[in-house]
Amino acid sequence: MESAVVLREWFDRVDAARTGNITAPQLQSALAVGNLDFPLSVVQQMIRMYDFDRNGTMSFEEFLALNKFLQKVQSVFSTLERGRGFLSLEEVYEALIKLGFSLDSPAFYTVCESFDKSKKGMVHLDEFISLCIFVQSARNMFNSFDTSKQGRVSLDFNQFVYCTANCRI
Ligand SMILES: [Ca+2]
Repeated sequence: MESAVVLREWFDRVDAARTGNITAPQLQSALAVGNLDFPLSVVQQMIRMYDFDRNGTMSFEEFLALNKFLQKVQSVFSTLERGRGFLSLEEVYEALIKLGFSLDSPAFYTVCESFDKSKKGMVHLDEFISLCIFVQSARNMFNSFDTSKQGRVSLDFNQFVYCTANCRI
């Protein structure tokens, strides 16, 4: 998926009823065609990340933003997987650095534990994308509270619940 025309065709095929918007179940089935199987909760989070008008569905413009993110994540994955179809945890760490996320050990291993379904230290593309969706959502949420860009936020319990509920996949 590269050119705007190809992306438009893809979008219109998924939006078969021509509503101008794609729903989470529609996006889920469309991604499954490309061999990417995501739980609905992950797909919902993908939509939420770029749901600029907050209507719960994905317009073409929002889809372009999501696609850009997914392309970036997939390209980093391809660079590191070397034909095996998965990344080791060390490679996931390297991949996250390439994507601009530098996590410390407790954060990194906890995130890996949630997304490495087989628990064998082999992270496949769908798991890696889910992991990146989570980390990016957490980053967006953090930044929305870190208004003075100090790299540190102070939250009361309600704000903490709000953040975790928004990032939960
Ligand atoms: Ca929307």
